[in-house]
Amino acid sequence: MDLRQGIGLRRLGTTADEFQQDLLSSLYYRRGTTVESASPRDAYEALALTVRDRLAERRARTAAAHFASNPRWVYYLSAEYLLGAQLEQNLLYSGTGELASQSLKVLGRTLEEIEDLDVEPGLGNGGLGRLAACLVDAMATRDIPAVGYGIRYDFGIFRQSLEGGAQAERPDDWAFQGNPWEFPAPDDRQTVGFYGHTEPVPGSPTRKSWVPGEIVLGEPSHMLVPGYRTETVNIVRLWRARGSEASFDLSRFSAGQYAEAVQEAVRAENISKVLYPDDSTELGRELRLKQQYFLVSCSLRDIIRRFRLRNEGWDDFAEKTVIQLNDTHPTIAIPELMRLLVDEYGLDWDKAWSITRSTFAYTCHTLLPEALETWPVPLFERLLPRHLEIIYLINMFFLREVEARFPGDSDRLRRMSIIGEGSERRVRMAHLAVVGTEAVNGVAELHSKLLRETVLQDFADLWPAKFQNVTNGVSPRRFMKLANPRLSDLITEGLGDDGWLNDLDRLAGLERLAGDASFMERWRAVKRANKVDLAAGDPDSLTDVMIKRFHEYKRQQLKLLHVITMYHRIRANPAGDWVPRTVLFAGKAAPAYHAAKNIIRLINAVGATIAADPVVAPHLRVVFAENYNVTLAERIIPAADLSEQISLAGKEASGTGNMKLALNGAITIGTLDGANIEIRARVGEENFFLFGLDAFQAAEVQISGYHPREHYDRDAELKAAIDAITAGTFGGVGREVADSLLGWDEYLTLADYRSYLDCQEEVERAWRDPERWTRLSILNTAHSGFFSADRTIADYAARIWRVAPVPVPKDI
Ligand code: GL9
Ligand code: PLP
Repeated sequence: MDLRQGIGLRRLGTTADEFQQDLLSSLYYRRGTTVESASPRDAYEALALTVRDRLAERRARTAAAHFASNPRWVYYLSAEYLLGAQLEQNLLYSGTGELASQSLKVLGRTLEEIEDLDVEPGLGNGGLGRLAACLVDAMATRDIPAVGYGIRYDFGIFRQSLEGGAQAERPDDWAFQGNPWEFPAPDDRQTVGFYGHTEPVPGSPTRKSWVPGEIVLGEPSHMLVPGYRTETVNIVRLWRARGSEASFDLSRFSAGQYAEAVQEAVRAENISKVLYPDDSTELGRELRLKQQYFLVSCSLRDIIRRFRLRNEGWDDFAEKTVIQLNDTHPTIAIPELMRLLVDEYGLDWDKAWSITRSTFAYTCHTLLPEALETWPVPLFERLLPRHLEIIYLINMFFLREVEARFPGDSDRLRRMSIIGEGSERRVRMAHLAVVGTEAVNGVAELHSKLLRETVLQDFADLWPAKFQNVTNGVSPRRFMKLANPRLSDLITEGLGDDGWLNDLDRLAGLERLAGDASFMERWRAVKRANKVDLAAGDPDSLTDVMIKRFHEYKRQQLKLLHVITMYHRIRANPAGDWVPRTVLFAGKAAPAYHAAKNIIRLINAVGATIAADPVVAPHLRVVFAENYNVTLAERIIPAADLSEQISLAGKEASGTGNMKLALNGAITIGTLDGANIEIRARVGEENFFLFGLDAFQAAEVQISGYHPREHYDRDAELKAAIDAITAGTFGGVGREVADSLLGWDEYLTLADYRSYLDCQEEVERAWRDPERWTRLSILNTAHSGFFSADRTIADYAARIWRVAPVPVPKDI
C-alpha cells in the first residue's frame, strides 16, 4: 500500500479523557453552547458528532484504500432505506458506548435519555426498505466497496396512532430538528430534466438530443455505514430535490406575487417531499415516476463521475461497476444509462447496450401482480419522452431476439413485450428490468422458483441462466446484539466468545446447550426479563406476535379469527385450563387501503371487548402497539415467544421479520411460504409449527373454484366467529371484513382456518411443557445462522456481482 495515498489524519483518542475532551469541544465549537446552558438536544448532537468523527476517520481511510485499489464497485439503487436509529448502532460499531456513558456525566445526562432523542429516519415502508438497510450494513461488514443511493425524503413513512381504534396518520417530519448523522455535499449536486421534446442529431440514426421542459437540482448528502469489527465505512448517498436559481421568479416576487414567485421551486422540491406509503394508491402517480427518475438520474451521473475520476474511456465501465436495482423502482436507470452513453457520450447503440446489460442486476421482491409496476405510455411520453423512444428501441431489438428463438409465436411476443397492449398501453417495468440486466434474483427459494415458473416464465425459457435465488438475511448486530443484549450475552457465554456476531453459523454451537438445565433456565429468564421490559402483558403468558405491514395476503384476519374463537371457547368454559396468551399486533396499513384499515379497527374492537370481559380477560389479552417501526421492532422481537408467519402460501416473497424472530428464540407458526420454508428446513420440522395449504394446493383451490361459504357452513366454530362480527358482538365493527371473507376471501383464510386452529393447539401443548418449549427456542436460534445478511451479501458478491472484498488497512 502506497502510504502517500493516505491522509495522515491524527487518530482520535480512545481514552475516556480524550473522548470527553472531544465531546466538550463538539459542544463548544460545533453546537456553539456551553456545559451550563446545554439542552438535552445539545448534548445529543454533541455526542452524535463526537461518535460520527470516529467513523468519519475510518471513512476517510476507507476512501483512500478504495482509491488506491480502483476496485469493482457495487452500487445499490433503492427508493427506500429503513435504517433504524443511528446512535446506538454507531456507538457499537465505533466501540465507544462505554466512553460515551462515562463522558455524558460531565453534562449531567445519561445515555438512555439521550437515546430517546435519536429519531429513526423512516425512509422506507417495511420489509423491502429494511432489507436495503441490512444489506448495506453487511456490505460494509464484508469489506465490499459499495455505495447505496436513495432519496432523502423530507417526510418518511407516516406516524400511526389509533383514534377510537382506527388508524390515524400524521406526517413524519423526521429531520425537522436536523440530522447530525448526515454530511451534505452540495458540490456534488446534479441537474435533472423532465418533460420537453427530443430532436434528431444530424448524421446519426440512433442519437437524439433531449430538450427538457423542466430542470430540477438534486443535492446529495450521505450517511455513514460502518462495518462491524472491520475498518470499512461505506456510505448511503441520499438525494434531495431543489429548484434551480431560475425557478425563483424575482419580478413576480417584487410585484407582490409571493406564491407565484416560488411555485416552480415548490414543484421541484415536492419531488423529494414524501415517501409513498406503498403503491396501492392511485394518488400522485406522476410524482412517483418523477421520484424514480430523479433518483436514477442523479445516481447514474454520480456513478459516472466517480468512474471517470479513476478511469478513462468506457471499456472498463462494466468491469468496474455493478448496479443492483432494488425492485423495479429504479428500473428507468436502464434507458437512462443508454441515453447518457448514446446521446451524451456518443457511443454507438450496440456498444452502449452491451455495457448497460452487463452493468445492471435486478432483484424482484414480489409475486403479487398488482405490485408489478407498469406506467401508462402517455404519462411516460410526456414526462420522459427520450426514455420512451429508447424503451421502444430496446423492445424492438428484444422482440427480434424472441422471434428468432421462437419463430411465429406471436402470443409469446405479446406476453413478453416491454409494452403491454391492454385497454391502455403501459410500460412493464419488470420486463424492462429483466431485458436490461445480467442477473435477476428472487429473495427466497420458493419465490425464485415461482418467478421462474409463473410471472417470468417466458423470460426463464429464453435465458435460464439469468435467473438466480439469493435468500434474504438480517443484521445480527442490530437485531440481536443491540435489540437483545441479554440473549446476546448469554449466547456469548455459551459459545465462549462473541465471534458469532460476524459468523452467525457459529450459533449452531448452542445445540449442545439445548439440553443443559442451567443454560435453559437462564434462557427462559432472559425471555421473561425481555417481556417485563416490553410490558405488553403478563410476562408469564405466551407472547404471540404478529408484527408486519397490514395486508390481506399476510392474513392478520386469520389470526383474528383464532382470537375470536379463543374468546368463545373461554366464555363457554371459564373454568378450563387455558394457556394465558398475550396476542400482540403491530403494523401500518397504507392510508388508502380500506380493507386493511378495517382489519385494524376490528382487532381493536375485539381487544376492547375481551378486555372488558372479566371471564376472558385473565386468560387472553389483545394488544395493538402503535406506529410499528424499526425501533419498536427492536423492543418487541426479543420478547416474542411465538412468531406468526401465516401468509397464504405463494404470496410472501420472503419475509425478514420471520428471520429476526427465529434468531431471537421465537418459535414460528407458519405456512410453507417465502423463507418460512427455509427456516423450517434448518430448525427442523419438529421445531416449527406448520399448517395450511402449500402454494401448489392454494393455486389448485383457486383454479378449481373456491367457495368460502362451504367452510363457514361446515365448521361451527368458524361460523360462530364470523357471526359474532356480523351480530355486533364487537360493537358492530368489522362487518366489511366478514363480508369479504364470506363473499370471496381472496387469500383463502377460511380454507386454512381449521388447520391453523389445530396447529395452535399443538403450540399450547408444547408451551405447557416449559422444558420442551425452551429447547425449541434454543434450537431455533441455534439453526438460524444462515439468515445473517452477511451470508446474503456473500451470495450476491460471489454469484451476482463477482466482487472481492477490499480490506481497509489500519495504518493507511
Ligand atoms: C417485500 C416482500 O413482500 C417481502 O416478502 C420481502 O421479505 C421484502 C424484502 O425482500 O420485500 N416486497 C415488498 O414490496 N415489500 C416487502 O416487504 N413491501 C414493503 O416493503 C412495504
Ligand atoms: N417493518 C419493519 C419496521 C420491520 O422492522 C420489518 C422487519 O423485519 C418489516 C416491516 C418486515 O416484516 P415482515 O418480513 O414480517 O413483512
